Amino acid sequence: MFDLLKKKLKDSISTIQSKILRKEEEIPKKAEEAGGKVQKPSSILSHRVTEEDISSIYSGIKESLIDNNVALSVLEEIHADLKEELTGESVSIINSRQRIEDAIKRSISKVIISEKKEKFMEMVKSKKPYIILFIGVNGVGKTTTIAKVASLLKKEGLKPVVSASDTFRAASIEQLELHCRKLNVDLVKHSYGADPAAVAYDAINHAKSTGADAVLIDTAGRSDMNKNLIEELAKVKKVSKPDLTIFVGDALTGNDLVSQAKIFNEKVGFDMSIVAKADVDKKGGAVLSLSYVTKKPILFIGTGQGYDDLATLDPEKTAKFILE
Ligand SMILES: Nc1nc2c(ncn2[C@@H]2O[C@H](COP(=O)(O)OP(=O)(O)OP(=O)(O)O)[C@@H](O)[C@H]2O)c(=O)[nH]1
Ligand SMILES: [Mg+2]
Repeated sequence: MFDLLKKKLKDSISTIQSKILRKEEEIPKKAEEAGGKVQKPSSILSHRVTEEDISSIYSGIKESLIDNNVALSVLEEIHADLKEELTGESVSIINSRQRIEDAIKRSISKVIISEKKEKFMEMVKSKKPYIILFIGVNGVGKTTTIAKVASLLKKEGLKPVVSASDTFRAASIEQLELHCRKLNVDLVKHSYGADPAAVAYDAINHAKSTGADAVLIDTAGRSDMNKNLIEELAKVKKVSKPDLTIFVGDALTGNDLVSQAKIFNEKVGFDMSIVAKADVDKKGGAVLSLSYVTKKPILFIGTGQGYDDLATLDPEKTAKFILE
């Protein structure tokens, strides 16, 4: 993740740094030509960053950010941050790289909104049963993510129940059954073609009668363009009245991730996101843009296919990682 972004940012910074160096070398040369004393002025050691420098830094990194699926609004925010932080600042040959990298790092960490695992656990423990609805396009990793979250809740000493509300895709119920058996978690299911909202309703009642702590509702993946399926999802939400709705996205879908999230938020509504398959995404820009564009925090990122492959996204660490 972020491999390409990291490389291109480094290249851009090097180019800018060498420009500053060249400019500084010209100062004594010009002084000599003018018959002046060839004395190293203090400006040789420092350079006041101009708007032009910022434009040059920005156009260098812009291309790489676009290549890495970073959304336009995020680019604009980064540009504005760089202008505000660096214009008029005095940088030296020695610290210019650091200053530019720090400014970009600060801006990147600012655009990522993430949720802490502790806060999530607090939320889940605040109500019994705590109902979580998982939504998203097909194949993004919803079912696997539910198994991971069920495993996490169990580790935290809670008892989750899973609702097999994907009654649409072939083998979806068997897939969940396998996970639930491995994790020793109750699964509430109906047959294929059944009303997904009715399954969720039964799962909630099962949780209430067995004293379970949380209900995790799986849903059929649906194209964001399919009006009927989106309406069906809205019905599941209306019936199950979730305490938390989580949008699951696939990091590999790049810019589509952000546009899918926008549509799901508009048509169904969600509170947080989980981005699956971050381990196989070499770009990372979609993860970077998602929370900024939707204004919803990222709860976890999926980092593999195992039950423990769920990580929190630390904005500062992520920004640092991009640039180091
Ligand atoms: N590498 C990796 N693979 C993942 C991750 N999350 C899910 N997958 C894989 O992605 C594929 C699809 O995952 P599912 O959980 O079935 O996706 P879904 O959204 O439930 O799919 P539908 O039910 O068909 O809509 C599976 O092969 C998962 O193992 C992840 O974080 N990293
Ligand atoms: Mg599924």
